[in-house]
Amino acid sequence: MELLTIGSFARAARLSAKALRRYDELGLLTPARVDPYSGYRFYDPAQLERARLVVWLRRLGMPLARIRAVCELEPRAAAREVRAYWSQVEADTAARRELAAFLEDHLSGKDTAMSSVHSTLGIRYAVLSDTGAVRESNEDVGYAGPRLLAVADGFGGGRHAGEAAIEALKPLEAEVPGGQLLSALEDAARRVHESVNELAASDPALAGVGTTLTALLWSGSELGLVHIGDSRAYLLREGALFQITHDHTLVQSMIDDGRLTEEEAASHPQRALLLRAVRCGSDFEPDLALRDARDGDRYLLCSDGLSGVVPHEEIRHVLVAQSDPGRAVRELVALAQRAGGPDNVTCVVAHVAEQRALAPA
Ligand SMILES: [Mn+2]
Repeated sequence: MELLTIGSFARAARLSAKALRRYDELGLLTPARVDPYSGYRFYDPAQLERARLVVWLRRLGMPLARIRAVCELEPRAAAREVRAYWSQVEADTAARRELAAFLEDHLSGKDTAMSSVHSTLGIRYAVLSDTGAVRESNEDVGYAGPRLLAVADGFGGGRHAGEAAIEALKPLEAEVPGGQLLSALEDAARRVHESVNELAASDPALAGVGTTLTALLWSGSELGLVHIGDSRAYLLREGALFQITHDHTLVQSMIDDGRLTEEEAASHPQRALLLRAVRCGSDFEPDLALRDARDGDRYLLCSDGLSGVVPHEEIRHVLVAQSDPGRAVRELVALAQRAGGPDNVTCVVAHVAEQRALAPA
């Protein structure tokens, strides 16, 4: 195959020669040959496809280092990587959209007015925790109250870690002033970490104790979310079910990196391996987020004993169909049991509604 000069390759790729020189410097597209005397660059026509891929990925806003990695992958793996990159962009954008809306209200003085408008929003809730069909004891702990919902999936010490985590959160049931939701949650999360540290220090047999923690806290029309580990929070809004937490597991990070598909993850031998959790001494980095609550929203918090064995669509169906949170948690736990009940399973369901609608008839 005859090599092209940089000028004719640039024309064929609809790029400038300057852009090609820059891609060479960045290691994105190395010329097939560089003349040792003149320094002229020559390209193989077969490199056109890669040149186009680089242009498209740049247009997508992908960082250069990531483009370099995608170009080295075979097409199917590259496609997975593009999908992983784009879902990350969308998640980042959604989080920034929430923050922008919050700041807009806050700066225009609307947040006080808003919370009075929405002060009639309340939740109906239910919690159910079950040992499952295989485990001998239940290390999950669930909690649901008028302002706080939480799930903790403990390990390495019976129920102690989960119970310590929930106890450390409970003071949040007292009024939290609007605008301080996230700082209150963050402080409470630090207390959770401290109590797990104390627990681990109290007995050598508890050295490996720890727990996941996923909790929602209400204040007016806002809600704060704190999350670490692989328990999950879902939002059902207008019939669609969204997972609003990100699993801190090895397999999820491999999915994000495009190294594993969701289907492969379901049977991966290390699918339970947590990259982040509340545990003794380790770095403690929970995810924190602020969200708006709407009349009609339904929330589900659950341990992996549900999400690991019951398909997304079945979970969605129960949340849509059951107008009573108590029946919804019973039905979800029954689905996990029917799927073999390999793990402890805990579900918390909350329906957001106008308070008037909540008043007993
Ligand atoms: Mn579990």
